Amino acid sequence: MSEELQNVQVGIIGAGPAGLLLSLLLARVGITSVVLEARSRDYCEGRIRAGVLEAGTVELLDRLGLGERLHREGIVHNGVDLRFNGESHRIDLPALTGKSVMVYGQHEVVKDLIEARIAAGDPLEFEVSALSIAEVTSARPTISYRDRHGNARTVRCDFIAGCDGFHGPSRQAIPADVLRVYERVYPYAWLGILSESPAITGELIYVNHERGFALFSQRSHLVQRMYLQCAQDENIEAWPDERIWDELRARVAGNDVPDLVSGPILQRGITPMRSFVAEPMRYGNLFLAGDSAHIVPPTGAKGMNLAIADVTILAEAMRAYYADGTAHELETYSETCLRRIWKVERFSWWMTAMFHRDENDDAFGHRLQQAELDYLSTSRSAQTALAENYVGLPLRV
Ligand code: RFL
Ligand code: PHB
Repeated sequence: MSEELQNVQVGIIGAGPAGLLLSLLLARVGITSVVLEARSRDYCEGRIRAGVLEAGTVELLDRLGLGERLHREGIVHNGVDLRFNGESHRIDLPALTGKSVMVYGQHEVVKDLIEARIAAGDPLEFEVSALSIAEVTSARPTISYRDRHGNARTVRCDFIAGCDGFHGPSRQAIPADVLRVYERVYPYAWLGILSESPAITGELIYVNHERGFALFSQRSHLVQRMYLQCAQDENIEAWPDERIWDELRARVAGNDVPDLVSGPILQRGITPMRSFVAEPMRYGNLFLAGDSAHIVPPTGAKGMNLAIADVTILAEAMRAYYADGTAHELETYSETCLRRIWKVERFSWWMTAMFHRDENDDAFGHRLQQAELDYLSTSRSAQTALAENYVGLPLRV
C-alpha cells in the first residue's frame, strides 16, 4: 500500500451530473481538478433517474460540445399535458415562453460527460472508498481516500466541491451549529417503471386522479418511463406487471387519450418524496452543489437541472478567482444559488401539492386543489407562470 499525494486546484467528490459537469467547465478555463466517485462507471452510467432537461441545460451542453448525441437521441417537447377530471389541458411551452424542454435520460447525460472527461485525459477515479475531508477552513484542504486497488491517497487542493448527492459525506463536514436544514417529507412515494412500449401520446402527461397521481414520460420512441403515486412504505412485490398497467390505465382514463399499450417492464423502483435545503452551501473552502445541498420532489423535473445550475455558478466564481483574483463570487456563491434554489423548491412543492392525493388532507383542501387546477386550465397568466418555471428560470434570479 502506497500513500500518494496529488495536488490539484479543485477536488470534486461525486461523478453525478454536478461533479462531472463542474470538472468539464473548470477544464475549459484551465483549472485542474480530480473527480472521486464511490461507485463503478457502469453503475453511474446505468442509474435511471431524471429525464427532462431545461432549455438552459440543453444550451449549456451544446456550448460544451456535448450536444451531438443529445440532439440525435433526445426528444424535444413543446408542451406538457395536465390531466384532471378525465380531461387534458395542454400547456404550450414555446407559445408561453419561446422555449421548450428536451427529454433525454440523466444516465445518457452522465455517459456523455464521463466520455468527455476521459477523452480529455483528466483524472476521474471510480470505486474509491473511505473518503474523508479535512482542513476545509484552511487554505489547502485535503481529501483522503482509498483508490480501487486499496492504496491510500490524499488530494490537496484550494477548494473542495461536494457533489456527492444527498447521502455523501460533504454536507456532514459542515459543523452542526453552522448548518441550517429545512425539510418536508411527503406522505407518499412514486413507483417508477421503465417499459418497452409505445408512447401513449407524444408529450408528458401529469395526471391528478382520485386514485392518485400518475406521470407518463419517455426515454425514446420505444422506451417509456411512467410513475404512479403509491404509499410511502409501499412494497414493490405487491405490484406485479398487470397491476401496474391496470393502475396506469385507470388513472389516465377519460377523454382524448389513446389506449395505453403495455409491454415488458425493464426496470422498477420506489422513490421517496422530499423537499430539503441545507444552508449555507459554502463552509471555508468547501462548496456544496446539487443534491448534497438540496432535494426537490421529482414532480417539477428539477433535481438534475438545479444541480447543473449550481455548478455553472460555481465554475464561473472559480474562474473569476483564478483569472482576476476576485473572491467576491465565491463569497456570494451560497446566496446566489439559494435565491434560485428556493424558487425551484417552491415550484416543485407546488406541482407536487397540486397533483397528489394526500390522505391527510380534508375536503376543503381537496376543493382548493381542484380550484388551483381549474384556474390553471383557464388562465393564460397562470399557465405562463407554470411554463416559465418548467422550461427553467434564468441562472441569476
Ligand atoms: P447524484 O447524481 O446523486 O451524484 C452524486 C454522486 O456522488 C457519489 N458519492 C460519493 N463519491 C465518493 N465518495 C463518497 N463517499 C460518495 N458518496 C456519494 C454517488 O455515488 C453519486 O455518483 O447528485 P448530483 O450530481 O447532485 O445530481 C442530482 C440528480 O441526480 C438528481 O437531482 C435528479 O436525478 C433528480 N431527478 C430529476 N431531476 C431533473 O432535473 N429532472 C427530472 O425529470 C428528474 N426526475 C429525479 C427524477 C430523481 C429521481 N429519483 C430516483 C431520485 C426522477 C426520479 C425518480
Ligand atoms: C422522467 O422522465 O423521468 C420524469 C419526467 C418528468 C418529471 C419527473 C421525471 O417531473
